[in-house]
Amino acid sequence: MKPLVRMFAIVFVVAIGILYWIQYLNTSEGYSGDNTLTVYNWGDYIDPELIEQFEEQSGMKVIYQTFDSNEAMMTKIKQGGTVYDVAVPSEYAIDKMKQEGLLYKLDPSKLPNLGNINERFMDLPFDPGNEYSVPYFWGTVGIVYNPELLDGKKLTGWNDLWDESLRNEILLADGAREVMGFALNSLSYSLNDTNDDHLVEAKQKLEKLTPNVKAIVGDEIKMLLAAEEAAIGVVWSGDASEIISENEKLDYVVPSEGTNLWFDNMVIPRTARNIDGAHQFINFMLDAEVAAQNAEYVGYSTPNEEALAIMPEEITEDERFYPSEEMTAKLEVYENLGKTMLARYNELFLEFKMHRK
Ligand code: N2P
Repeated sequence: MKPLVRMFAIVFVVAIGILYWIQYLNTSEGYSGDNTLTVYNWGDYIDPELIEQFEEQSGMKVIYQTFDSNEAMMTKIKQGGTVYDVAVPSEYAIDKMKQEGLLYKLDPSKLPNLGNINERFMDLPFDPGNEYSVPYFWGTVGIVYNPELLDGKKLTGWNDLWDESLRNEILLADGAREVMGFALNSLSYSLNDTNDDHLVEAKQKLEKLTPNVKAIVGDEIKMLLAAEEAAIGVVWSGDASEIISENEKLDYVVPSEGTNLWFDNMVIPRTARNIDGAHQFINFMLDAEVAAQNAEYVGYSTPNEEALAIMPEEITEDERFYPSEEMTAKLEVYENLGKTMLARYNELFLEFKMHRK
């Protein structure tokens, strides 16, 4: 062989070797292949026993990762570093991801258990016809509080939070839309408001809440409130139900000024590799018994009609966590406000957080 040809041959062989090596690394981390399934969900949002059950039943290995906000989840999926086969965004994020071409169209023929979902949670404006997403959990944002720590005081609305007697008593869930949303609602504005004067007014009102805010926290909010480290929390309803099951002294109120009604649905990101496995997993989670077990474990409200039928009535008839359609009709669902507006919400929330330091 001529030296030049030989050099090319060597470079070629080395390059192929490197490609195989990369491929090997990817599969060994479980990011591809038919036998692994990567699921990306909110923290504390599944009964781990169900993951094992699915693995046994399907023969697949589940790689399970969690996020704590829609924004963090979308950034990660967009970056594409990790390939996710199933994710669980909220409604406004689904609308955004759809528009950005980040979602895979579901194949309903592979989801026979979809019939278990109550019609009320199907065909919602963020995903007409459920082409890209199917219901997982739903709920509200509200106030969980411990009347005993507040001398028997009853809280009914957002504006109660600003009361001077509540110094250092409030824990807030760490979400830009949640916190900006309740500040807007407390001012009788929509939690989808895009008027910058209103947004700035909401942020300034939040800054006045600072002396009453003990901390802005993630999933540990449940543990802190159940352990009576603070008297009040602004939380997602399912977290409240979980807290109350740990400490019955606490109560949950859907604030009188109105609040957010949210829906978290399962989707298959466009970049998924195990499409068939993803459908299998989604269909598994839609099974009545699986959904019932999951709902009882995490405390969130299930949209699965057949699951509700086999769950204890003390859970399914609790209107704080299963509000009627008439009650939810008055609440607001987050809209996808577009990139610039979402960035503005995040920016103002961050300014409020910095103000605390
Ligand atoms: C569970 C978080 C639920 C998110 N820890 C509500 N969209």
